[in-house]
This record gives sequence, structure tokens and C-alpha cells, in this order.
Amino acid sequence: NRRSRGRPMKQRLLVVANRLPVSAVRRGEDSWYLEVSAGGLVSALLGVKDVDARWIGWAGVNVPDEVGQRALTKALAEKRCIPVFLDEEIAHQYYNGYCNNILWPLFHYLGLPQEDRLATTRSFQSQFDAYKRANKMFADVVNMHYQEGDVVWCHDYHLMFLPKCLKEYNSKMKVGWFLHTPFPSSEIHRTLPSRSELLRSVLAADIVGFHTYDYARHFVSACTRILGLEGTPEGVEDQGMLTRVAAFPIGIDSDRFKRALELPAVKEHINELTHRFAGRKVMLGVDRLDMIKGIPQKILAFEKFLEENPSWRDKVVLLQIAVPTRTDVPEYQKLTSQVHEIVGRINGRFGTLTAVPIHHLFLPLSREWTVGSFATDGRPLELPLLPLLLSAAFAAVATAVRSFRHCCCCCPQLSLLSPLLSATSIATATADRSLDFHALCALYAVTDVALVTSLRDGMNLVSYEFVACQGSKKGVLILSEFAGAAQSLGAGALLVNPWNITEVAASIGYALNMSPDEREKRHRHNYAHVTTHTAQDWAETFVSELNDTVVEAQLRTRQ
Ligand code: ADQ
Repeated sequence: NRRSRGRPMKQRLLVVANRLPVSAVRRGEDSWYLEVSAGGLVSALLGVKDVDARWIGWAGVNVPDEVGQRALTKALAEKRCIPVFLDEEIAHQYYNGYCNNILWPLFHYLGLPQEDRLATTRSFQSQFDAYKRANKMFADVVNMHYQEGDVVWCHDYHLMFLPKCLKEYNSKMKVGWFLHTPFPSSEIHRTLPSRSELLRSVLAADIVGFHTYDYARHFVSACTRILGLEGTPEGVEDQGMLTRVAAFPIGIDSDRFKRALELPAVKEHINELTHRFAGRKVMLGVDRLDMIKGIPQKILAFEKFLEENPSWRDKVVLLQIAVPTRTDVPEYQKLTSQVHEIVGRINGRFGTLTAVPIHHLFLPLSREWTVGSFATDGRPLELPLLPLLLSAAFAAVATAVRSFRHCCCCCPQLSLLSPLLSATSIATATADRSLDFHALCALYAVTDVALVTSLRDGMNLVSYEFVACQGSKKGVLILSEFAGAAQSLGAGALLVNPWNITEVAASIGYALNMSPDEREKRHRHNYAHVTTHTAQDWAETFVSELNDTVVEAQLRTRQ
């Protein structure tokens, strides 16, 4: 619960993340079109003000020629973005390979992909080499743009090798590193072949931040058990030099959601939805279609609830918004088919001619989601200061969003969502429709019970956003105990083990039957937290504490 020390962040902040918050599309030899991308990281930083920030990251495209690179660099400069150019092979090995095939599943306790295990192990070394080379290229760009007094904030598991590279360039550079995913138990981290090298590289930073105290503790014990270093209440000490390790729980810009709920368009959406689902309780899930989000488990728990509570079958509907992610990866394709199959079976089992129990909606990451909300919020359309942060988790972790079928369940076309049209209630729609920010706010607002059942999740901002939009309804949050948010919203939410379908089904029943008094009490707790621990706080506190670290010439060249 550390708070910002109120220091205005007037200095220059170099935010370094795997992906820039814009995606570049080439239009000609020296002409580029820029699209804003959104996601957990961008969302978190939307509300941060008063920072003179530059964003450094991979543009997400291969630009082999100098003419193209120069033109793109110029176009991005207007958005305060600075590109790192990675060639195709390095980008593939670094991003698809080491980052998303190895670190992402490992940090979420999923191990390595089973069927690829042997192949992955064989190519491990070359992927790690590419990871280091890519991190070094990020460091080159940071170093080129660094000015004395700047603060450098590195983000996420893509850039664990970066702090060391930066300190080798300039030991006085203030460097912070923040992880958006969980940091797993040291027993899990131990299995990683490059375990020591990664830990030592991160320790080169002046401050290392995590969403929760548990993740910070896991990191410290990995350093003590694997590297034999000393863990202190402040961090990790090596030969008299301290790397500060702490929890900095992220938040959202709750005011933005509150403001949105006052807009006539959103009120209209709310009315439409209320009318559409009259007589039924609304349950909502919003997740990237990723293994870590526990979507099949959630749907199976809902099935169990319906099975055991026949009287609820035509009185409750589950809206599951799934944002397609890494659609070119076979494991993700398999997950998608699995979810479709389960939804189809349940709707076939419990649906009637007039209603289906599950609406599973495929919605892409939409640039309108961010741009649109800026525009109607009265915020500048251009990428401002901190929105320049963090594309990593949603957009970058998830990236490669290519083809989607999607439907906005609060658009007029919802009437097409009839069980007669689609056995699975997955509506295909034309690609020019998507769920915009206001529609999402309206959905949050009409929800009676939100279901967040991540198998692991660094924090989970959807749970925060739901709470922020529940001013009048005071809906119930069912939240996985394996999401970082369980540590902050645990007292107000119903915590569940997402693997225990019986327990989740029972919680659904409890939530739907909860007395208004209990709902009010639980909501009050969560609302107070979400509206006082904001994204602005998070960033200010991190940068402020980074500033307070003592600059030592701590060139850490251990491997
Ligand atoms: P994510 O895994 O992406 O984030 P989450 O924290 O829930 O998960 O953030 C998702 C964000 O995307 C929310 O702000 C949501 O509103 C937004 N969103 C939903 N639908 C969208 C759409 N169609 N288009 C664009 N945006 C949409 C990662 C980690 C989390 C951690 C965050 C921040 O996995 O654990 O909380 O980073 O650190």
C-alpha cells in the first residue's frame, strides 16, 4: 500500500516494452500507416499524466531496408515512439520462441508445451541466444536516446536481459524492471536452463517490481536458492550491493470508466442490454483466449451449476467475450476449438427455442477500443504521454491477432444472435464490427456476476474494470485465487480455485442468491480499492521509488 510521494514526474521517462503501442502497416516504400494497439498494459497507463515519456519497442514488422526504417522512425517520432528493428529470424526465435513458448507458459505454471517439448528443448539454446541478441538491440536503441537524468523503465518477461545490457553501457543509468506476469515459485524457475543468467540480468536493475508480494518473494527466494545470494526485507544483496525488490500492484484509471457511464451513448447501451436480458441474471467473462485464463474451466463450472440448479436454467445467461490471441499457434487453435465444442454442447443441452445459456463472442483487439474511447472521452486522439506505455501483455504477449470472427453483443445486430442461427451461439460478424470501450463499460454495468477464473494471472484488470462500473448495481465478483487481483480484491470477491469446478459452480449459486446487504458490503470494499489504487498511483510510485534508489556504480557483469 505504498503511495506515491507526490513527486511530479517531470523528468524524461523512457518506457521500454517489447511492442510499441502502435502497429505499423507499410503503404509504400517510404509510407507507413500507424494503428493504435490496446491491451492490459496500455489500459493501465491510460490514466497516467504529467510524464514526459518516450516509448521504445519493437514495431512488430520486419523492415529490412533503410528507406523503410527511416520513414517509419519519422512517423513514429510524432507519436513519441522509437522503434527497435529486429530481423525476421531473430524476432521469431526471440518472440514466438523464447518469450511465448518458454517464459510465458513457465511463468504461469503451465510448463513447456507438451507436444513440442523435445523440439523446444533442442532449439532452446538458439532461442535463448536470439532472446539475448534482441535484448541487446533494445539496449542499443535505449542507449542512443538516453540523456543524463532520464529514468528507464523496462517492462515484462520479454526484456529480462535488458537491465544488465543497459548497466554495461552506463552504470549510472537509473533502470527499473517490472514484470506483468506472475513470477513463479523458485521450484518452477529452477527448471529453466537459463535460470541463473536471467536472474543476474534482472538484478542489474536498481529496482525490480512485481504485482504482488508473493511474486516478489518468489523472485527473492529464486535468487537466494539458485544464486546463493542474500535476501533482505528490501531486496537481494550481493557483495554489499542491494537490488531493491518490491510489489507495485497495478491499477486502472477508474475515473475514465465512471465518466463513460455518464455518457448518453453508454446509458442507451445499458438500457438496451437491460431490456434484452430482462428477467435473467447476467454473468460476464472477458478474457483473451489464452490457456492461462481458464475459459474451459469457467464454462464447465457454469454447466455444472445449470445441471444442479434446473430452476435457474432460463433465468441466467453467461456472456463470454473472448479476445482471439496468437491465432496462428496450434495450441491456441486447439483451445479455441475446445471452447467452441463445450459451448455448443452446453447450449445444445440447456438451450431452448427462445434462449441459450451461453453467448460466446469472439471479439478482436480493436483499435477503436482505445482510439474511440480517447476521442469521446475528450482526450487527445494522438498518442499522449503514458498511453505510450506497455503494449506487452495483451497486445504483445497475445499479439499475432490475425483473423477473427466477432460480434458485439450490444450492437443492434444482437437480434441475430439467435439459437436458431447458431447452435453454439457464436455469431460470426463482418470484420468492421467490434466491441468498443463504451459497449464494454455498458456490459460491465449490467452484469450481476463477473466470472474471472484465470488459472494464473499477473493481476487481471478486467476484475478491476468490472468493479469500477458497478456503482449502482453492486454485482458480485467471482475471482480466481490465482489471479494477482485476489490479493487486493479478495475481501470483496468470492475467491475460488478455478480447477475445482464444483466449488466454482457453488460460488455461482451463492453469488446469484446473495443478499443485497452482503453484495453492498463486498462491493464497497472493492470499489474503495479500485478507485484509490489507480494506474496513476502505480506508475508514480514505481518511478518515485526508482528515483530514490541510491545510484551506485553497480556494474554487474556476472553472467
Ligand atoms: P492481460 O492478460 O491482457 O494483461 P488483463 O489484465 O485482464 O489481461 O487486461 C486486459 C485488458 O484488455 C483490459 O483492460 C480489457 O478491458 C482490455 N480489453 C478487453 N477487450 C478488449 C478488446 N476487444 N480490445 C482491446 N482491449 C480489450 C497482462 C497480464 C495481466 C495484467 C496486465 C497488466 O496477463 O495479469 O493484469 O497485463 O499488467
